Amino acid sequence: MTEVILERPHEHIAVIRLNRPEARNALSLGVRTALAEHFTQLGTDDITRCIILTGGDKIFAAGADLRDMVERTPVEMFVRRSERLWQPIADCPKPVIAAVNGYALGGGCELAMHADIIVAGEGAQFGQPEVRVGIMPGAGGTQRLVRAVGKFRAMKILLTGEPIPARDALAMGLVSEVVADAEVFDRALAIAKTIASLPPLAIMQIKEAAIAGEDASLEAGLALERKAFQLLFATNDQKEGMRAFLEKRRPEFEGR
Ligand code: CO8
Repeated sequence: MTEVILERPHEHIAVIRLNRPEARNALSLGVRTALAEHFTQLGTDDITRCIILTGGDKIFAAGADLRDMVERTPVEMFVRRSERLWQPIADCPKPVIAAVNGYALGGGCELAMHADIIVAGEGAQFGQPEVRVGIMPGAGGTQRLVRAVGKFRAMKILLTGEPIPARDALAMGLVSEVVADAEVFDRALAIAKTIASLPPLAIMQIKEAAIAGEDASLEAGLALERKAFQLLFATNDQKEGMRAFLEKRRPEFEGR
């Protein structure tokens, strides 16, 4: 059975679906390798404009595969260099929407935090329980969570390992929207369709500037934004978007 399924519900939208229900979508090396391959390919193809990442309607992901990790040595953990498998997700130039039902724990929460938008079901729970199995987050949890929700809320999550219900996650800014559990995927798809109808080069520049700017000085971030803004005036989509507005018609964006 394929543990990571690629679907295309719409010409410009790709869905990456984790499919390891028997292990609660635990992120084995095989799953992470497949994720890296899909993100590399979808990030560079000409057709995909938005990616939805989901674990299906029961669970997003229960974290790293503990069965695989339990007897590992530090050297084994080092030489597998699993950061190279996260990088294509972090570097994906296209918008990524995580559609989260059920648990997003440990590496699963870290995976969700690689997304640009998180749509969660009312029953979803987020958390970094690594400390309860004797370790700590290893795929960005101590960094991305602090940036997303601030030190004092992040520390409580990291240091206690307690799961956070979706509504609390929304209140602290860890997710973008909470909807009924049965509506998570459809809502993510609706957002993806909106994004896919917009000019893809502008979308990618927005993502690049917003993410690069997070860790830059305000001055450097503003300069990056300014250059990206100016660059978009070289695109057909800028002419099309503005002309369509002035001519009172719908624009047709082509990504050129
Ligand atoms: N790894 C491997 N197998 C798992 C994992 C996991 N993380 N989670 C669940 N499973 C397996 C169980 O062993 C069980 O297998 P079996 O049927 O053969 O006994 C099966 O999935 C079902 O599990 P449960 O009976 O526990 O299912 P429940 O629905 O009752 O509970 C939970 C679901 C709450 C998700 C529960 O399974 C759980 O707490 N899982 C562990 C969560 C956890 O501790 N996650 C952190 C892992 S450490 C980590 O993520 C470090 C990240 C570092 C870098 C990132 C690398 C990817």
